[in-house]
Order: sequence, then C-alpha cells, then structure tokens
Amino acid sequence: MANEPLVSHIFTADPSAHVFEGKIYVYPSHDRKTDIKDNDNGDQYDMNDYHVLSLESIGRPVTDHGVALKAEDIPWVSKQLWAPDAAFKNGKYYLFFPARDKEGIFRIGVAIGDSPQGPFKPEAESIAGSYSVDPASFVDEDGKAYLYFGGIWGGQLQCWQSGKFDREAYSSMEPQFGPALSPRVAQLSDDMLSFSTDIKEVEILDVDGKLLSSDDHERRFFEAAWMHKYKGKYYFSYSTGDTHFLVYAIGDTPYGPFTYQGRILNPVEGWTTHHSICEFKDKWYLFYHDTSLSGKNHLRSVKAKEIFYDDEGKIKLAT
Ligand code: FUB
Repeated sequence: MANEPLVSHIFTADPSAHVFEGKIYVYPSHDRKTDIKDNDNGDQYDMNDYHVLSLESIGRPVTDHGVALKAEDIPWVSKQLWAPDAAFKNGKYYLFFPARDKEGIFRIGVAIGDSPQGPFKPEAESIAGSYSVDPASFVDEDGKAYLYFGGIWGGQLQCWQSGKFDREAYSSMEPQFGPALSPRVAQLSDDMLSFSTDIKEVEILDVDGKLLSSDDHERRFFEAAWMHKYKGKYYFSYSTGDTHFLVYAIGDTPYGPFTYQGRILNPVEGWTTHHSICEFKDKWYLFYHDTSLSGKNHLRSVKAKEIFYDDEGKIKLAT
C-alpha cells in the first residue's frame, strides 16, 4: 500500500483527506502536462480542474468521481488551481481552493456541494480578504471552523507583510534573517463563506518559546498547512519547502502558539511535499505525494501510509 499511488490514470497531488459518510474522501490537486519550465515561482503547476477520489478503506479500490470543479466555471480565477481542502458543515460540503485572480494574485475561493464528491458550485468572488495558497479547513468539536493558509515563494505570502499586496516583494521570496514568515489562520463564518475574525499569524516556536527563524530552513514554515486534533491537542503540520520535510508542532488552541516537535516524513521524490493526516477506523493515515510515477516535479501522485503516535503523543517518523 505505502508505495503505490492511489490512482495512476491521472496525476494527483496535495491530498486533503477526510472521512465523510463512512468513506475516505481525498481532495487533491489535479496535475497536468505542460511545457512550462520548472521555476521557483511554481508556474509549472498549471492545473485547471479538481477531481475528488474516494475509497472504502486504505488498500481498497479508489473511485475517481470525475471533474468536481473547473477553472472556466469560476468567475474570479485566471489560472492555477492549487491545493484544495474540503469541510462539512450545515449539511453541505465546502471546497476551499487557491487560484490566481485576474491580476495574478493568489486568493482563496470556496465552492458548495450537496455531496462529498461534488460537483461544487463556486462563489462568484474569492473569500473577502483572503490571500496566498494552500487552504486547510478545520472544524473543531465545538462546531467552530477555521481556515489555515499561506505559502512562501510562488505562494506569495512574502508579498503580504504590510497587509497589502506588494508586488515588489515577490522576488525576495522570504526574509533572510529574523523570524520566519508565519502561516495564517482565520475563523470561518457560520455559512463558511467568509472570515468572521481578523486574519492572525500562526506562531511556531522552538522549545525555548522563540519564533522559528527565517534561516532555519529545516524547520520553518514554507507551505501546505494541515490541522488535526489528537487527544485534545492541536497538531499543526506543514512542509519546509526547499528542505522538503513534512514536520509538525503542537498547541493547546486552534490559534496556537504551536511548539515545533519534529518530522513526520523525510523528503520524497520530487521538489514539493504536501500532506494531510486523517483518522479512519481507529488508525491514523498520512496522505502525501511524490513524483515516482512521472519523474517530473509537476506530475505528482498521491499515496497513503499509516502513521503512529508514541505514548507521549509524538508522531513517529513515517517509514
Ligand atoms: O500544487 C501546487 C503547489 O505545490 C501547492 O500549493 C504546494 O503546497 C505544493 O505542493
């Protein structure tokens, strides 16, 4: 199971897995072939629709439910449908997704469906005040919903340090010293279509309570946020980007602060690494991607493997 892609008839990446209606549903990016050369801007990730996958359990056949949403149906989008996530609330399913708007700025959109496999009907505008990439939704046990997001370099988070989009900051990619750029979180409104709080910075600290620094490339946040809860604690996990690790930090509230704990997955084949963590029938699974099927950074395949916690709640490095 661990080494086989979930599907091989299409390329899939950035898997967000959830258990809905007793099955595992995976919301991936749908990678496609392109002649665009690899660059640090991520232009080669030129996706234009989403498929939803489902499976009765890990190791069982995977159903591709076909196109659930496409770029041409989303009024505010110009290109690049990147890593999505989904949530269930109020009897509806919500697909959150990043894409470039007509000015080339990454924003986050939401689309609504009646069933977990879609189709999803997009809102006419992106979520007011949203920016950057890689939305990860989290509905807590008290019913409050949150959206985590952000990604540096091609994900444009470095352009938002003043609160307004600074096109000049694009090429700087990230600060060279001082604290690392922080991922973002906001609470979602009851109807899941807007932010009901200000956008806050998610603090990721070392064991001494200091913010991780921007030159700490093996631990600092790059992209691919994910939130899950284990035994009452909040686990914030993410990719370190240019050092290619999946790592995690633990906090006592959905807002953090989160204290860095360690690695979940060592680098895989391909430049990007992106994941989700989900419990199914008392086992925990890591969903991730690599490029083993294509040998190309922008043509990735989603995989799954079981992960384990130790007695103190630490996630063991996946093997
Ligand atoms: O799929 C496009 C981008 O690659 C995602 O937004 C990142 O997380 C990385 O996986």
